[in-house]
Amino acid sequence: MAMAAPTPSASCCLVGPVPFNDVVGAEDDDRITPPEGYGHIISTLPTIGILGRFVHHQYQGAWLLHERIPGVLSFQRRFSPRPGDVLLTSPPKCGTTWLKAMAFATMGRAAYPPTAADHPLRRLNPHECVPFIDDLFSAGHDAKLEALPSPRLLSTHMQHSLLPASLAENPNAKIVYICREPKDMLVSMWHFANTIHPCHFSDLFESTPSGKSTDGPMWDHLLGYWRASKANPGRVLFLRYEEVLLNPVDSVIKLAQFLMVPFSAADEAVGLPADIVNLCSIKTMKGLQVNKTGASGLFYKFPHESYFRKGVTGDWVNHMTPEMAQRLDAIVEDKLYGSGLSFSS
Ligand code: PAP
Repeated sequence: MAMAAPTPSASCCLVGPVPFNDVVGAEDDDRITPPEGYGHIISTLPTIGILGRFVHHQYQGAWLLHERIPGVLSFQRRFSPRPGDVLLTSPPKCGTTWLKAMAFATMGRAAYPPTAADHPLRRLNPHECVPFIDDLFSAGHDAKLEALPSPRLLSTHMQHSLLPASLAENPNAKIVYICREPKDMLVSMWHFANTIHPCHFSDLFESTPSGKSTDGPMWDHLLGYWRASKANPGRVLFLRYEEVLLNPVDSVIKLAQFLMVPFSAADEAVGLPADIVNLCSIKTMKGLQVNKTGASGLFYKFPHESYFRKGVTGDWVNHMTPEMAQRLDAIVEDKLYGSGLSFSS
């Protein structure tokens, strides 16, 4: 049985997180009214085309998709934080969809038991439960944030240095970051891009060593959140896709502790963390009708099924020559040198 969608006026009585689409409705999602007044800033920024199609500008050191920049600027200037806000962050293709599902299921487990047949994640794609916050600002839909009950669960691919200080330095907000082995991330990105723009893997690969990748340079992305997590471990949790894959139950327990909603001994005894892991697993997610059909995304519509591909580690061997792998490994190692963060085994 599908849950009735609460109206915005009813949201005063709800406890977050609630599925974003239920509260705000998806009916006007295609109406994009970009925030105005930033054209003069954008016109001065360095510009490139990634894969010959996707225009990016370099803003505060990061390469951002052209269409997203007004939203990023608006988010930086206009975001109103609330105590308890949780921000999920990641470079693209590093486990964002999975983290959204796990965080939503963990934080919302009292209202939505993970084994329930009508759990929101069984009828909505995780991106429909947890919005990309800068997309909301890009589309001029930021007022929808006010309709969400606290604690709000939000996400972004933005680098740490780009986050508004009201969020990055807010002692009452939590940030959960997930990253992934860079070669696997690149392969995942290529498959994803291919769903809407057929291209050669080498074309995407060749722009990476110079740092020209969406939301990149990837090492700046990694280092920003890595250092923030070291400086403020109670505010920033740094997760790695490979570790979550290896120990999903422990990861969910760690996530719950960090978000201050720890599992009780009784919860663990009845297998609640494992139920959340099962609900959010790629096998379950892939099998759901909502993820086999439909599409979402603000500026480009990506099929829901494109968010769930293999979900494994090491797929890069099927796409990169040993020379390509060595080249990328050496660059990443060099950029991360001395930070304590490493992807070499
Ligand atoms: P996004 O940045 O567009 O939101 P994101 O979810 O971060 O994408 O990354 C997608 C990757 O996570 C895919 O990896 P692959 O291409 O190497 O297979 C996808 O399969 C993987 N993924 C999505 N959901 C899960 C899950 N539940 N468990 C494990 N991996 C997952």
